[in-house]
Amino acid sequence: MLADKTSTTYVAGHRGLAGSAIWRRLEADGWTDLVGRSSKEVDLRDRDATRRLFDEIQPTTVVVAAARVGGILANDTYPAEFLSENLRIQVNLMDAALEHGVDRLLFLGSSCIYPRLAPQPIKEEYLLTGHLEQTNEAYAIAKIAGIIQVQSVRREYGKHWISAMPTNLYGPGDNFTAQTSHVLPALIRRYVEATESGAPEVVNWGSGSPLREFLHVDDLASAVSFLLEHYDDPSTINVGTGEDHSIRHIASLVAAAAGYAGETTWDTTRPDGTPRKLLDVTRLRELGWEPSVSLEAGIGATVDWYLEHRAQARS
Ligand code: GFB
Repeated sequence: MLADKTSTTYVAGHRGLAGSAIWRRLEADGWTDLVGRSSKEVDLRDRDATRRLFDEIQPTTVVVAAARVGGILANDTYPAEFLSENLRIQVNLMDAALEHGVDRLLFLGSSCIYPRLAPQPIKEEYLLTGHLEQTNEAYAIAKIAGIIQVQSVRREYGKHWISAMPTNLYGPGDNFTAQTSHVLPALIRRYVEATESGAPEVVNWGSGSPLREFLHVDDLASAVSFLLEHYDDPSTINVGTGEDHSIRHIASLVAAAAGYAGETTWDTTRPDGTPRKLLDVTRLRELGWEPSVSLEAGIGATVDWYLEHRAQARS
């Protein structure tokens, strides 16, 4: 049995966008012994603190959703921190998990691990076949190291560890801080504020032409729960919708959801990042999983969430 829902299951990063959704989903799917710690309670960059946590909780299943994440500007501005902190967090977690004999572990990566100019849609086997996108190379290298650690532990110790690569995520609980957020929360905040202030123009970053695939975080969580029950293979597995859209189109959807009627222009001095990174999700679909939140519904619900929670939202 791959997933023992009564096992002590540590969700690392359970307060983040992905981790909090995974926690909600596992709870709803009948997992009875979930454990989480905030970054204030346990600093996972600290090896001894991570070890002490494992000594205390003795998990038998681990979900690695803890990471330092951010949008294109944050990745481009702080590569040293994105590399070092992510390497430390995941190595500390996986070393402690191995020392404690954890048999089932799921490591979350990102679609930016694939080569910048990979053929589209991107199959899992394109990993390490070309150069990475410069703006997020440091983060991607850390995540690739995580995948290799998962594969190495499987090969050397026979553990049922797996890794999953989600496409760009969005949803409730996201980071809405202008300088560090991903594009969807940035656009939601910008268009909501422009609507409220009656601003005649909104200026977005880049050319608007890059294509991105967006997955609602509740769909990611359902995929994680599904994979814990059904997937056991050294290859990473893509998690996405199989559909992408231009950033320009995404901006028009957010503008409509926010009720904005003014102009949108594009600041091309800002980086576009990779031109396209559409995941090939054939493997996951063949296993029997599909997303259920449409982009329009997901954006609408996230705008509503932001309006209701913005006082407490990270912004
Ligand atoms: O979401 P985003 O920061 O991530 O940007 P990436 C996606 C696209 O949206 C880029 C454009 O072409 C941006 O130029 N964009 C337009 C904006 N306006 C904005 C804005 O106000 N804020 C932001 N952030 N973008 C990240 C990686 O890449 O994606 C990470 O850096 C990670 O490593 C993550 O993989 C999922 O898709 O370009």
